[in-house]
Amino acid sequence: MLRIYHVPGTRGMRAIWVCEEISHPYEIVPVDFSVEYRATPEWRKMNPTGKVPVMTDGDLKVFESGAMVHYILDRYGNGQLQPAPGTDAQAIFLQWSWFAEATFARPLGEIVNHRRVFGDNAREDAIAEMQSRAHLCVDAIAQELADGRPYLCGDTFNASDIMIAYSLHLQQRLAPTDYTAPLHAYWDRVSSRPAFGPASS
Ligand SMILES: N[C@@H](CCC(=O)N[C@@H](CS)C(=O)NCC(=O)O)C(=O)O
Repeated sequence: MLRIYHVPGTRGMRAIWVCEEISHPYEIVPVDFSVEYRATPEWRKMNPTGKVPVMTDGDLKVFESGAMVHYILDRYGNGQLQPAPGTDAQAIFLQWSWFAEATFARPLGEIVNHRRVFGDNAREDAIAEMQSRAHLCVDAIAQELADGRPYLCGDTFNASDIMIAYSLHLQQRLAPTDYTAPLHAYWDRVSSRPAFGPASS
């Protein structure tokens, strides 16, 4: 059984969403998100930096939500939710998938860390700088969607939309900004998919 070690509202939702979309069975294992638990040798064995999520499938253990998404699709997806390997379409799919975590989610995660570590002494100018980096990413996505395409890679929903949707979800909480009409429509389209409910609850 594929197990997703998860805390509601966090990146594990990407792996859950993919399983829901392709109807692959999975089990959610709740994780104590306290700093203390995540620093224990028990959890560090699961994820060496103490973060969530973690996925196991039999003897396999994987951290990094993007790696989980790609593993689940490659192993169980039968070609669903991703373009064929080695195609231009796959390169663009990978571009947005990596962008979602490596570029867009990065300043957002730093806002959370900065506030957690510095509490009342958090520097608002540092937070504003990270928010402006996140807004650049929102603009990049809005530009891509400006031609009215329904999904990031064109007419077909794929896992890059799942990767990006989680980052948008985070951005709406940590760095809110106005969306263009096409981006607003995109968000409504992806977040109204039936699989979004179980993933985000
Ligand atoms: N790149 C990692 C990021 C994991 C990550 O930052 N997870 C957050 C929750 S969504 C976390 O555990 N934060 C606690 C911390 O950084 O101490 C992934 O995609 O899995």
